Amino acid sequence: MKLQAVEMRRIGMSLVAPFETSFGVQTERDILLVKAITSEGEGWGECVAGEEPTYSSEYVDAAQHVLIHHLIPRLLGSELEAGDVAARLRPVHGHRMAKAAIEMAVLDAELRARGDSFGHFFGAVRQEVDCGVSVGIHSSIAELLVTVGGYLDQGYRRIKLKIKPGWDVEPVRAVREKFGDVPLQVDANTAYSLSDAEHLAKLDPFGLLLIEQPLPEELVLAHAQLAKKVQTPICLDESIESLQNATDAIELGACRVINVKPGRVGGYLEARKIHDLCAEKGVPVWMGGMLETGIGRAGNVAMAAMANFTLPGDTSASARYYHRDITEPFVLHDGRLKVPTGAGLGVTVDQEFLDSITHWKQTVA
Ligand code: NPG
Repeated sequence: MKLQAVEMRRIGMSLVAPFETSFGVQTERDILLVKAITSEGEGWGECVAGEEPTYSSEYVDAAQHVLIHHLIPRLLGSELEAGDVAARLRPVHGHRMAKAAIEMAVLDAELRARGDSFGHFFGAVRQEVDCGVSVGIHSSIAELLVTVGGYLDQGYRRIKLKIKPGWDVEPVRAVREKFGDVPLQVDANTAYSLSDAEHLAKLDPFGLLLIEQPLPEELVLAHAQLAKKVQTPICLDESIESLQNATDAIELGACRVINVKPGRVGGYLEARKIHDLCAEKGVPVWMGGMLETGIGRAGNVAMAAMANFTLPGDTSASARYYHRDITEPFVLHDGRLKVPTGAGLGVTVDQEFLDSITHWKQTVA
């Protein structure tokens, strides 16, 4: 297959409700999409980089720039398979979210051309996946309880609370008191330090599934030290950008669970390797979320159907994020989303709607 051109576009989408994490509040998304135009047909990729470099060093303007000037030129014109993309792009350091987007588009084109689905390609073992929902920081516990109650009524099978210093033990206690033993976990997005270990241990009595990324991403050894001081399993997100990071973190005892985000680790093929490593090491994984549109969601739901994705992921329904999705919406049934079965990502982009929300477009050929 030859990559002939890549159509890039930026779209604006409003979230149904503001989403607050320890690193900021988000109400709008400015999303970079790529369409691979190949000798065998087309495929879509979504870049998960946010507008600002606050979750990681990547951000959407930089992803756009590096794709145009450094990544796409390394792929255009010659024979190419999705499995070659990472090696071709290796001379460019970092920029994993940008790399993931183009690899995803090439993989989608390749699988659509041969009539294979992402789910089948990944070796999915289930037709639908259990879904959790990530609940942002609220301005009061009363409001938080209303939001959590609403999600539980919709059928979500696990609640994740965003925490930060000053918003941790009390919200967890309130949710436990009101909703009993619902599967519950927390995500700090790097907001604590090792000296907070005693405070974080106060979460132990609440029987959480895990504490996600309590410390800054480079503090892998400190996570191993923290793991000796808290009983709740530590899960890493931001610290795991590659198979090598995952190997080292597990070996060090820095985490007992891993959040897999294909965009964060450079693509679905690296994410699959992390899944396989974790399966071998007895470390459960779950699918993270980066507020994706139906394109990214389709790939994530397909991957979440792999055997070692044993915990519900942040793979919520389209309606959790957007009033209108750019593909057919993902709809929750009994707390689960169906794994698409059509070729490639198995979703169809609503071209007219997409064009109406596009604020920038360029074809690189
Ligand atoms: O459901 O897609 C979702 C959001 C899940 O909490 C979520 N994502 O830190 O994992 C995270 C957080 C996030 C969102 C991070 C957007 C970066 C960008």
